[in-house]
Amino acid sequence: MKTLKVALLGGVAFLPASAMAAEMNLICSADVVICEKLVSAFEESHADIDVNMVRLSSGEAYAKIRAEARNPQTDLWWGGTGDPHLQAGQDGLTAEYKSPMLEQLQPWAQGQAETSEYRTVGVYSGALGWGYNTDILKEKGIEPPMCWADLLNPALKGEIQIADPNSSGTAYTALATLVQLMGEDEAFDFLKKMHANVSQYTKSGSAPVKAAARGETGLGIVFQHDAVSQAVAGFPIGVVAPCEGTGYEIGSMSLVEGGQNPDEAKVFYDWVLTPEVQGLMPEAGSFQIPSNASATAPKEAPDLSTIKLIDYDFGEYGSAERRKALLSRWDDEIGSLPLQ
Ligand code: S7P
Repeated sequence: MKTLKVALLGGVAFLPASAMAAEMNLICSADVVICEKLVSAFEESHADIDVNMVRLSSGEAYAKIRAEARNPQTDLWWGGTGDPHLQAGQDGLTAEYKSPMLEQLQPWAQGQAETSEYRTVGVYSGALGWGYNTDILKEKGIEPPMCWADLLNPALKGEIQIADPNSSGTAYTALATLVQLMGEDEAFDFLKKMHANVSQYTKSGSAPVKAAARGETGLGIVFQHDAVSQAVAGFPIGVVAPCEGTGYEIGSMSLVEGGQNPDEAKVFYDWVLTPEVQGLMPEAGSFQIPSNASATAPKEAPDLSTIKLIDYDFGEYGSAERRKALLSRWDDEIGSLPLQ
């Protein structure tokens, strides 16, 4: 626990900083390691503000902020895919804020702010794909899948994990990507067929590739940077950018409307957009592309210019109406199917 030195008559006492410091409540929707690193770096440089952080997947974070709308307990939501941040903005759950850092950001990060009428902003970016366990696929004689179509190979039965798009922004990005690549009915048809190969729909988006790294499954559909993290950590993981093309995220950050500590939250907001702080991400094994134009992209980050990216429509797929409708159709047609 942090302590503050307080001069008293005849001596010095140490009080817990939390008794003295201001505080703020943060939801962090990226990997827990970078969430904890950001909190400790912030508290080191801002001894007067304590951060209470909870790590939640993107869809869960949206649901919590929505549930707290009448009495917000959260001040700031950092990280996680942009679609639920955009939905929260549209629902009036997040507040308009133009950070003085805005003009330092990449056009895609500023574009996210404009789309939301400044209720969210881009903090990083990364493309969707998958990671496969090279040992498992080799042992089983399965050709590594390089295209979405290859994920329907019956040899992959029980070998695929992907998250549930209700809780996970990663899995929602996958759903929206397939709809944009194939058309909605064809995408659901594809997902029904792929379901035959899926062993589990996890809560967290990166869990599938962590399971693949541990040898618990052959393949996890995740953001490519999450697969790279496992490969960099020494696991036998191959990273794939699907041949037909793929979607990407603009990881985002939003101030909560009516939060109890808006001033402290804005201090964190502006701080976390600096190039120095964004440069901390690779140290935590997070290899997204940073949004500050002066921050250096990690050398391990998948190079977006070499990946066939779709023209992801963030406005449409982050709209409350579209997101709700797609999730409800996924529940009815995919989530309700028995696992094999
Ligand atoms: O691990 C980093 C990352 O992939 O996690 C975020 C993700 O949305 C959070 O997980 P969920 O899929 O469970 O919501 C991404 O924004 C980020 O790049």
